[in-house]
Amino acid sequence: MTKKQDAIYAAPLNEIIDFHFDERVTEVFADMIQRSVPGYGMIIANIGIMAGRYAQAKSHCYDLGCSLGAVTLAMRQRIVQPECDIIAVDNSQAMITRGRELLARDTTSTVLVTMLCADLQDIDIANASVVVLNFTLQFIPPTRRLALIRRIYAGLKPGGILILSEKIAFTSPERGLFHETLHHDFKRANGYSDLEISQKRTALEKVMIPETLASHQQRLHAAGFDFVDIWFQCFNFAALIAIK
Ligand code: GEK
Repeated sequence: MTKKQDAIYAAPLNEIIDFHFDERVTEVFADMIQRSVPGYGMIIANIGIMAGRYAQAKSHCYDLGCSLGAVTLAMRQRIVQPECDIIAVDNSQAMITRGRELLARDTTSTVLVTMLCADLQDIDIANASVVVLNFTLQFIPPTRRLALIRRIYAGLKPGGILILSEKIAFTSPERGLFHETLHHDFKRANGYSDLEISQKRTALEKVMIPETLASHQQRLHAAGFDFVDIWFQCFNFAALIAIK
């Protein structure tokens, strides 16, 4: 993937508009997410490993909110089950256009991939063995999240998995501040200035709404999943797995 450096919030802005996954973000996205999400590379690699184990023959694997397709590529390299394909969805045309270019360069696997520009809330989920929401549910309005998780549960085959990675919130202000402070230290250590951190935070305030781990776990159980576990956490970023 290209690694053009993210400097979108480096200069002072008069007005900070809500964050959009447009062409400017797409261009620097690989760098932005790597420098902003602790453990991002490790999470991607391990989603590939989980897909390798849980993908089922003659089923679909979904990468919902795929951005440039990092999860798709990691899954593609690990899936060996016959007649298993990947459906990658994002509602940013810029991300899908660039994602398709990157996918075309990946000659290491023959697993079929369909990349769609669509709202993930509108797509049909059926005959699924692996569904991934890697830092995507946080962009779906909270009132619509349960309906989406229910649809994913309904579309999964028995033994199928949902992988859910999210930025998380805390009910205790003290714990919240602890994790947020360390996350900001992480971003500073990766070269972001205080101005960049604060302007990006303002841009994301209304569009990205994190919830507590307990809320995510309760919702997954409410949708029907019995097995729900946390397989990664670093500061205020976590990843869960739910098995049908
Ligand atoms: C990765 N999973 O690299 N329908 C489809 N896509 C959506 C929707 C929606 N309703 N809402 C947001 N998106 C990726 C990273 S980024 C996370 C995911 C982040 C898309 C949005 O366009 C963006 O590409 C992605 O979800 C979220 O593993 O930037 O923090």
